[in-house]
Amino acid sequence: MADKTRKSRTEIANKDAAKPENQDVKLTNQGQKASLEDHTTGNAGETHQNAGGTHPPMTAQTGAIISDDENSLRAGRRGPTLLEDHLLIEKIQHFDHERIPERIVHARGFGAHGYFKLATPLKGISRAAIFNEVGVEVPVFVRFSTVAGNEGSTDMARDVRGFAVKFYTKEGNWDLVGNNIPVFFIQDAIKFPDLVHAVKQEPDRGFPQAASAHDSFWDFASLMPEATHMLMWAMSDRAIPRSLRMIEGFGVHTYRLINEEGKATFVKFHWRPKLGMQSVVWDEALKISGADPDFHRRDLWNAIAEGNFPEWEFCVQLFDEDFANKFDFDVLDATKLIPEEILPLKVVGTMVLNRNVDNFFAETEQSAFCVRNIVPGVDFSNDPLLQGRIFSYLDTQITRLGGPNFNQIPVNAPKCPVMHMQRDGHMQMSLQKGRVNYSPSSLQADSPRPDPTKGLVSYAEPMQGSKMKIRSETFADHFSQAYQFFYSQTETEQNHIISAFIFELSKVETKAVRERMVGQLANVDSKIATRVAAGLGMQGAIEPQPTTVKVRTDLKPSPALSILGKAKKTFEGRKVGCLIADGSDAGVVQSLRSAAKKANADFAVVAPKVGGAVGGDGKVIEADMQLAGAASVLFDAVYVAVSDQGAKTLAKEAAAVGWVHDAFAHCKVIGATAGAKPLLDAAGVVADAGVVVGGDANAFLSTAANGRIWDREPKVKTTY
Ligand code: HDE
Repeated sequence: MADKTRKSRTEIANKDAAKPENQDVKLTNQGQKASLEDHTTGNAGETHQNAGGTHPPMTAQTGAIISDDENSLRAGRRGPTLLEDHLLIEKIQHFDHERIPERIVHARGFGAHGYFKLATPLKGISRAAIFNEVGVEVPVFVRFSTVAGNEGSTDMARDVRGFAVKFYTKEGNWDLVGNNIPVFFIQDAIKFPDLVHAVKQEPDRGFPQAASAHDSFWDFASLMPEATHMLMWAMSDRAIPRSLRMIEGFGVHTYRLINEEGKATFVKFHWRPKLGMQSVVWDEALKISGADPDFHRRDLWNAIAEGNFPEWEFCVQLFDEDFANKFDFDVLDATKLIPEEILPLKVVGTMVLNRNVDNFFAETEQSAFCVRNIVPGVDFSNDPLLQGRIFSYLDTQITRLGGPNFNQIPVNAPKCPVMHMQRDGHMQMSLQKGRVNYSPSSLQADSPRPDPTKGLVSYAEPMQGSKMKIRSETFADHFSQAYQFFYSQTETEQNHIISAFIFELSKVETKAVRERMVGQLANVDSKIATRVAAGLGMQGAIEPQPTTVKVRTDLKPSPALSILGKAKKTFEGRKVGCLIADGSDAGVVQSLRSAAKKANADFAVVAPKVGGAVGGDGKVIEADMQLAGAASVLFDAVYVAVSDQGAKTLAKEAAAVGWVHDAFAHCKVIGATAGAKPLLDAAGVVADAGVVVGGDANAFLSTAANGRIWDREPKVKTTY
């Protein structure tokens, strides 16, 4: 080994000798020969060197070619490392500074590139090019996120999902920084730091991570009646989506669109996923967090890598002041929504995500969304939450990205000309030429000037009133839409909301907080409060919290608020897990694989050993995943493709029994060969419409396309 390595080093030296610019390398190699020889049995193997000449040379930051990246420069063979080893120092110093502060909220996120294409122009409503140029592909960068967890937390926490879109329009970047829930916890930006402090890990102990199920969150929430509507959403299945490709998105606030004449129209923005919405159940979410904390990012990455590009319709709700004034609530209050049944969505275009990032840090981590980034034709409203956001995002990027030039980072850089008099600052990348760095000026003919016709103009809204710290009385009803949301859900979804409240409040150690929250729910509906109280084992009468505005129970249910009510009957974009063992029928596996492909779904073979199993025909059936690392929570429907003998063997294997049991308990469609019976029995599977034994692959998949078997849930669940 020693000789071989020595030879390869000599070869490198000879090869490099041919190139005069590499003279130093040759000398360095020769100069270090003695010490290198001592290490040839160690880590300096020839594969690390550029022996074949196929790899470009490794260099220092400043371009000098590096000869040895395995050993630091030492005084003597076993002596101390020299401060002179500037290459060692450069490498370690850069490493020491690799991290930047993570986002205070939405720290865990995942981004992808794509485009938006307008189909229906908003002529006369907005003068923005993006709303007028039909068919043009406007590049976008989208970052999805959870809110509370830190960067390394699980994807599957019960949480709101961020849905931030950066449109690189020809008139500048427009950032629509939204969520997958159309309302928010608070009405005024001044409460945001409190909300975030309360939901993140508690400051003394530093836990819990990525979870609202703890005392400080519910203490705050129970004292903030304005949060009640959002709490209903956060406890619903919207907060545990199956895939980022299957979430809706909302701008949340009321914004304005401005036309050529300066006329304003109020607007609410919506994203609707082409694959339909789908969520997981809570027990499943808990287990996914263990089985694959990267569940959502892996799913999005794989889908895009395989060419299954996720798509969303971009929709608007447009209305004017007169329409807004008809509601009891205020359209400037971010804890309220306008039901689609009252104001239908107008689809304006489609967004497609078709490219994964090349580098997570450079793009996703350094992406800087700013609510203030609007284009002419789009404007803010006076929503007091939105007003605070206009400031916060720019401010936060300056700390996070280290200075005021973060818009020059490629992922943030506009794809249109940028010309202004802002100069210098940390990490200035642009070579700003000329003498003129001020305005007005007369020395340079091409210096930029404002353009009152094409430029951003705020809507000329008449203003009056006294300066005061006050919340308008139009923001006072905190319960009516919470009631409306709950009763717009299917019974299954209502049960899930109740269960989620019980789960979360059961983690709250302070009894008074639990009781206060139930008292707040009593303001929405005594039946909801009673069910939660029962689930908590609370004794005695429920005390409603004091309130000034009583709930309205006459608001019509809005079916659009339900996930299950408008679920798409499709298996597209979902995933089948197929369990095999020795003796399985390769034909069954193959026909399932083909049927899944035809349905545009994913398919994975799961076996006790990753190398696969020996099929009934004596040939190996290859596996994609090993049973211990492929819990059935990772799939939307499962198929147990085992022989009678295989089923008897797996019935003694807890992982296999758990695999089938969980699929059943999570109301999934289970397909099985006739021989699978011993395993199904061991897992407690009881025949129902979702247990398809012996049927062909297509029958199994068309049953699975109808969604989960919710009728089964009361039989397997007891907590509500
Ligand atoms: Fe954010 N929010 N937020 N937020 N938010 C941030 O900006 C803030 C709010 C949302 O993928 C921060 O760049 C304030 C509502 C998303 O990079 C910060 C208020 C909605 C993202 C910030 C709100 C959001 C953020 C942290 C109350 C839904 C992730 C890092 C006034 C409409 C963007 C950053 C990304 C991120 C402030 C409320 C969505 C601190 C002050 C309401 C999707 O600036």
